Amino acid sequence: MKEPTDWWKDAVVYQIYPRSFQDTNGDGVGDLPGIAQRLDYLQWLGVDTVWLSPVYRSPMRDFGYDISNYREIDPVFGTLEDFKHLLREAHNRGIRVLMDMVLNHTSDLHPWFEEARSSRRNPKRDWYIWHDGVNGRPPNNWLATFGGRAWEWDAATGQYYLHSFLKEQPDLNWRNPEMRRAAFDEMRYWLEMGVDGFRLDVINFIVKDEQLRSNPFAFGPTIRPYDLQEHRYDRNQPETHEILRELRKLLDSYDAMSVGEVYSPEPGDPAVSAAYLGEADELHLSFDFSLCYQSFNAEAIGRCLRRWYAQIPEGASACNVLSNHDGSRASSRLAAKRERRRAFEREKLLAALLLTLRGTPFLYYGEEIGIRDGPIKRSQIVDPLGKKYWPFHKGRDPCRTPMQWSEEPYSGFSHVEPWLPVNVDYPEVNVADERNDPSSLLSWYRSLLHLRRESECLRHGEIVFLDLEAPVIGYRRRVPGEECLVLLNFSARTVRLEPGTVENGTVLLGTNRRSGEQGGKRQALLAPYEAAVFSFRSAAG
Ligand code: TEU
Ligand code: CA
Repeated sequence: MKEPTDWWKDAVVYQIYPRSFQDTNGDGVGDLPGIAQRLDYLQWLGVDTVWLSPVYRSPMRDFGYDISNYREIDPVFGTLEDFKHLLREAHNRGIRVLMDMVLNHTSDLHPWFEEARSSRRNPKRDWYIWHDGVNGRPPNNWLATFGGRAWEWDAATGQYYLHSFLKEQPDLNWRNPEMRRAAFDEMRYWLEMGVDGFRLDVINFIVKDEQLRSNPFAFGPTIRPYDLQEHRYDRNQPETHEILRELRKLLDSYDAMSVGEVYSPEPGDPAVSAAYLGEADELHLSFDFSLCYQSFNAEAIGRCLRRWYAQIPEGASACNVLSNHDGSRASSRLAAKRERRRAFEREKLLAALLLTLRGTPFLYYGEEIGIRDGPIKRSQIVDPLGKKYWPFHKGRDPCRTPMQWSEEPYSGFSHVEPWLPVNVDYPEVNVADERNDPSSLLSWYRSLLHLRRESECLRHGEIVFLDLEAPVIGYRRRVPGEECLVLLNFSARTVRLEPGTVENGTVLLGTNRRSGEQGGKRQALLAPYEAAVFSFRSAAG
């Protein structure tokens, strides 16, 4: 039994997609020993927590988000010993490790489901969601996120089962107390081993309406049928909160954390995400993806952030993210390559935003060097979503291409052809080159990470947004005795700020200014795409 310490409010999390980080055994797929080998890099970079997308045993229909055994490591990633070694080595370097926990569904090859589907009378039958159907049809209109009906007919036992994703990912029944206990036990197993917490996959999906009512029609962000329903009955059910309060207690007793993937369709809904923070007694952190849907526009991004912070309950904490393994990378979305130099400036600006905001930042591997979505040809698609919806949706392979370590063949990721092609730009965009270049994106990320680590004010300070004329986002971060001012020019033109804005401030870090420089009249101008962080100290406090 440990006392919870709030370490996660201070953390900077780096998401690793293990298949794509580093291959060590020459099968073209990244593995755990590969991650262990790269820990020194992560330490040098200055992140203190890693989140691994699933590495459990899995038939990989959804690349690990279909778990067939929660306690085993899939052989493609290595062994349990490899995992323990990674955990030890990470902890030795002061790096914490989060696993990805999928609680909404298992693989259809999980022994729980194999038992459940073996007979209607099997004791585990009720661990999943079954229905006879109505007049030879599924019981309601629910649809699977990855296409088609959410109900699959099981001929052997003559009932439908529910799957919110692929039919190979049957949904667990969180209304069953034994199933609940079993899932908690799986988490306890990793906590006992020393894992520091979990990212919780689609946590707002886990409970379904008890009466299985049909969803109402709604106009959605896209025309895919799934988005033309209001998901009133297949997500966000009130019972979820009670489960999360229980989970919070378990995690707190290990001083471990949770970050929930709270999925709401474009353009994201911060209120839905924030609801799962409870009264700071449910999720430790909750993802709101609104920021991932914004265009490169100070007003839009500023508005989105204010809305998000306004939702965070008393005592709880925010987190921020620009990219993950499901969507287009921020560099591709917001910093188009057409104008390479401008793209680079925009990338630096976004990094400054992510790493100076209040709350826990989440970086996606490769973001720090400016990896872009890879050009994936139709024949190269492996993501089931891409296979299903191409060309309407090209799937998630483009944002999952291998890490670009060097200009060696296959970017130093592997000696053989990787499972997804390395992005063609790797000879220019790679860790080895950027590491030696003080003006690179990587060096900029590293400076920001180190600044954040050293600055109490940037880690903990409250945030107050300034009412500036667009196209600038500005905010103050405040702790007793210090105030930091962050100014971000989201435009290609020079912007004049009101006199006095930066006077008496000292530059902590800037794209166009030297650290340590004092405020003055000259500083009332912000250069195109300039990012600058100033510190103001007061005698008080
Ligand atoms: O994702 C939830 C999800 O449905 C979306 O993020 C989805 O990938 C998006 O609609 C694509 O347009 C989580 C995981 O992050 C994802 O990788 C898994 O495939 C999914 O759950 C199922 O476990
Ligand atoms: Ca490998």
